[in-house]
Amino acid sequence: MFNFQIHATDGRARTGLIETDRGTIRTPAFMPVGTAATVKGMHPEAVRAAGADIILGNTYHLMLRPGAERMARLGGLHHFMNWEKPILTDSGGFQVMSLGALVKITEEGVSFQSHVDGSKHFVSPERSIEIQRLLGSDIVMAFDECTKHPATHEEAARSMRMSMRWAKRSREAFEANPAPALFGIQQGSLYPDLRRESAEKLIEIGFEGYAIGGLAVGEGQEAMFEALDTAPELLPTEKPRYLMGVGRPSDIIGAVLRGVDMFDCVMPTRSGRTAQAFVMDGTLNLRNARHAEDAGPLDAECPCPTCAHYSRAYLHHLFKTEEMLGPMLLTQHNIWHYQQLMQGLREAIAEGRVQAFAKTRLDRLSAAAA
Ligand code: PRF
Ligand code: ZN
Repeated sequence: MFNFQIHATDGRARTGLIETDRGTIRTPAFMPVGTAATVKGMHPEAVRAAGADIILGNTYHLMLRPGAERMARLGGLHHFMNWEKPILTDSGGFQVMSLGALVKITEEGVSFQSHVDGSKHFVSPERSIEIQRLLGSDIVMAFDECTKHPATHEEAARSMRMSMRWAKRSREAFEANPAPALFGIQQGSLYPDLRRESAEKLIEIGFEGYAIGGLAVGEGQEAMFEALDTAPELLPTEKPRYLMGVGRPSDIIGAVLRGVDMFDCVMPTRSGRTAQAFVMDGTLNLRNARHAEDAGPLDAECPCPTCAHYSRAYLHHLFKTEEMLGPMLLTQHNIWHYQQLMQGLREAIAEGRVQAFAKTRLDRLSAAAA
C-alpha cells in the first residue's frame, strides 16, 4: 500500500498524509538521516518520540557494511535497527560521488572503491534497486547522478538524460521485484528547460512520488528558491514531492511554501555532534563560554526532553569534557526542533496561515543572524 492524500493547501503549500503498511507519514515531513542503520546518537524510540514518522537509510553505506545480502539474512533493515516505521532509502549514486575516492561513471553504472577498505564495487540502476529491496525499504529511490555544481547547460543536459535512462532502468528492475513505492529523481541543475524535460521523462515512466535532486549543492539559497519557483509544479500535483538533502530551517520553510512535501538532511544530527543547537532564534554553539553559567534551557519554547531536564551550562560542560551525553542530548533537541517546525508548518497550512507562520519564523531567524 502507498497512498498520498492532500488534506489542505495554502498557496502552493500542501499538507496531507502518506499511508504505508508500516505507518502514516504526515506531510510536510522531515526524515532524520539514519545512514549506517542508526540515527547517530539516538535510540529509535527517541527518534519516534520526537515526532519522526519516517527515517532515511543509505544504499551506499549499508552495501559496504554490513552488506545488503547479510542485511537480508538478518531480517532486513527495520528489524536490524529496531525501527518499525517507514524507511526511505537513497539509491547510492549521490553518496558514491560525495564520499568515494575513485569513481568511474559509465552508461552501465558507477564503479568505485570503498572509502572504508578500498575494495572495488559496482552499482548500476539494477543493483541499486536490488540492494534497496534486500534492505527492505518502503520507499525506494531511482538510481541517478547528482549533477555537479556549477554545470554548463551541455553538461547538465548530458547528466540529466543519463539519469532519466537510469530512471527507466530503475523502474523496470523495480517492477520485477516491487516494493510499496519507487520515486523518480528530477535533475537538470539550474536550467528551467532541463528541469521540465526531466519532469516530462519521469512522468512518462511513472512513479509513486517524485524527488527534486541536484539542489543544495553549493548554488546558495536564492538560486535554489529560484529553481523551486518552477521545479515542483512540473511534477504531478497528486504525488509526494521530496527535496533531497535539504536543509536548514529557512530552506525548509521556503521549500514548503513552494510546494515540497518531504525533506531529509544530516544538519540536525551532525550539528548535534558538533555542539550546534537549532533554536527559535537561530543557532547556538554550546562550546561557547557564555553558556558556562547559564542555568536556563537551550530553548524556553522547546517541549523536548533535553530542554525539560538540562541546562545550557550542563550541556556546555558535557561538550567541554567531551562526554558522549552532550552529542546525544543535543541531537535529541535538534531532531525535536526540526519535527516541531514541520508540525508548525502542517498546522499553519491546515489553518490557512502558512505565510504568517513563515514570516514570523524567518523574521526571528534573520534578526538573530543580524
Ligand atoms: N540525488 C540523490 N540523493 C541526493 C541528491 C541527489 O541529487 C541530493 C542533492 N541535494 C542529496 N541527496 N540520489
Ligand atoms: Zn529542546
